[in-house]
Amino acid sequence: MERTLVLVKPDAVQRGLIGKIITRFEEKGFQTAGLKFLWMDEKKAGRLYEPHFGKAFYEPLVNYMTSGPITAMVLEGEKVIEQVRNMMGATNPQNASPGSIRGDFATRIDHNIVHGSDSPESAQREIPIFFEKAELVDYTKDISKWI
Ligand code: IDP
Ligand code: MG
Repeated sequence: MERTLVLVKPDAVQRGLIGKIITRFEEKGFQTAGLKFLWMDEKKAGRLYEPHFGKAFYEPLVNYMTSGPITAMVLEGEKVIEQVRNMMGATNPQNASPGSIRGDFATRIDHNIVHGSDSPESAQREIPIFFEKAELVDYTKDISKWI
């Protein structure tokens, strides 16, 4: 089953939105394979945002993502990567549709509260930055046939 990395970013943690954001994905029907709370260091942030290295927003982005603790999750489901991206809304919350997470909870691109892998290749690269293989749990929920 497809997996993706979701991060509840430092601003969302500070604003007390961890539960609300996780609830969106739980209620949608995705299965949680991994979940942890951590304070990212510069090295991890550099690995995560390596594709953006050299861009004007890279330094502020690393500062933002290391400014406080985050919640990291691996979610599992059919087409979970694309569906999570749709649920997150546009990168700039000012363009994110109402009803999307960024559309409902954020107002600025430099405080856009949530991360989700943008492709299967990104998910494969990003998940190991936060989770060891043994920290990801394979299981079947009896209810999954209803989802
Ligand atoms: P994504 O998070 O929607 O995939 P990316 O283009 O991959 O968006 O950018 C990574 C993150 O970098 C964004 O979520 C946002 O936090 C930050 N970012 C992107 N563009 C800008 C910008 O123009 N100014 C400030 N921060 C930006
Ligand atoms: Mg991205």
